[in-house]
Amino acid sequence: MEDKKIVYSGIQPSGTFTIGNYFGAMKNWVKLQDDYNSLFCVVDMHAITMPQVAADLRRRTYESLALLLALGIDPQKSILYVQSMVPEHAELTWILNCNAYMGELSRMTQFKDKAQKQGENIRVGLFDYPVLMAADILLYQTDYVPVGSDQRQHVELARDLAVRFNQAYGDVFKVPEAIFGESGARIMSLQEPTKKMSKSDENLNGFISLLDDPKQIVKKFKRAVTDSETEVRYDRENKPGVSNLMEIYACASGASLEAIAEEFSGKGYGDFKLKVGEAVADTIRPVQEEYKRLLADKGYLEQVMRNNAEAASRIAWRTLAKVRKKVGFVTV
Ligand code: ATP
Ligand code: LTN
Repeated sequence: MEDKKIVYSGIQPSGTFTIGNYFGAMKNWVKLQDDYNSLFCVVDMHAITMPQVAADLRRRTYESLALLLALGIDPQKSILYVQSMVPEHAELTWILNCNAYMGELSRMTQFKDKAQKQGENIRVGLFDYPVLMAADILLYQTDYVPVGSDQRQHVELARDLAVRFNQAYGDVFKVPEAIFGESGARIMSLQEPTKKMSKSDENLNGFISLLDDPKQIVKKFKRAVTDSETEVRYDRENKPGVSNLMEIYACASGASLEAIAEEFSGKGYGDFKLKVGEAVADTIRPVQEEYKRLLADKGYLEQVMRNNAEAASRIAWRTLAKVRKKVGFVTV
């Protein structure tokens, strides 16, 4: 690879990507791949920290890859690959586990949220999720990690583990930095605007998937929760629903929040919601067409998976070989 800084990020094939994923993370990835050596990973090993049906996971892994390609991730510029096809991730996770603290993992808010959904038998994998994510990042000597702001705490942990390991065993890992998308984008659920929009939400009206058809999109925005006022004004605290819609409109149209407030001044919510819906539908329409074309070409997707897993593994192994030596594993 050329001597550029390294960008690394991942997404779980746990559902169809939402506009939250797109505006919060993937839109940024597409831009970054021109200026950095980038790696983007479909993290199926992270996906199984929540229950999955095997056939669905496999299908969604193909779909995720096709969608990332359709969004503009270019396999000539970036290494786009599937996590479980590169065994170095699992091995480094184990070694990092032996240097991670129960206390720091217990503080992760994503763990606390998702653990509730697992009831009495909380899986060890869910608890360990952030260590696997740290392994992903550290294997590639990553400089920057473009994520949505919900992942800030996880990237912080990756930094802590890198520093701790380097101090204990000598310098091996680059200490990575998180970078965030537009307006630190955190797109909220359309039904519960104080909760982040999530592709695995049971309430289908809460999120807009990148594959929803335009009619569905407009309908979901029509049903979006707002408030009892009528004014389109940005106020995250007191008007979370309206502010979220404003932010989505800003991401889809490129307009500023002030310009949006101006555009809808005195117009009421009905008109506003319709415009947001249309802007979002227009943004994702070309992606959907390209997605359909790519998904039909399984041979091509598999070729990308194979070639890129190999390329990723070559880089990952360089780091892992150093780590194995540092911790005292025998190599003959
Ligand atoms: P799940 O519902 O399965 O937990 P998710 O929708 O939260 O999934 P991830 O695969 O965990 O999505 O995240 C992929 C990327 O999208 C991450 O960088 C994450 O920060 C970003 N992201 C996810 N949801 C949002 C959101 N609502 N707003 C902004 N960015 C988001
Ligand atoms: N946990 C991340 C997905 C992820 C990731 C990564 C992001 C897994 N490994 C490495 C950046 C770097 C999430 O977005 N939920």
